[in-house]
Amino acid sequence: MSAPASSHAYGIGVVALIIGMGASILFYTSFYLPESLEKPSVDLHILEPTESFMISIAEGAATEGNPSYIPNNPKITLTIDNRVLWMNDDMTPHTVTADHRHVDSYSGEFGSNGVVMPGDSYEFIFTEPQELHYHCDPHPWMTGSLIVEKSRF
Ligand SMILES: [Cu+2]
Repeated sequence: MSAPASSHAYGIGVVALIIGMGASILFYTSFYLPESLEKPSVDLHILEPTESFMISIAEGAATEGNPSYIPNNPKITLTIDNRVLWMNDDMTPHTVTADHRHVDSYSGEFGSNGVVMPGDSYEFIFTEPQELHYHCDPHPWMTGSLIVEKSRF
């Protein structure tokens, strides 16, 4: 090999190495790092539970004194039914709003983003044991709670 050709090859090698390192650093900082900092690793059985737990926003719930969230104060079990769905079975829009700001470390802040229209639903995946108290913003007498427990198995 002549000297110029070998230094040329060497140059390409160095450039390729720099590009490679740059790409790895870029991937690490923009994809891997933010995701690993943002979300704790959660068991797949918790992220994809066997069932959804349905809570009905009852017909007539807007009227004070009527049942609002049915069932109320249920026990939810991680890996079994920790995907919870609030179904608005009423003719009036309602919200599902935490009494105090409530954050699940994987799913983030709890609460419907604005109102849930009649026939629509709000879904939340609970990933850790917790107790939650919530209400409806336009109808503050509508209150509910639930308890999320670890699976016994
Ligand atoms: Cu309401």
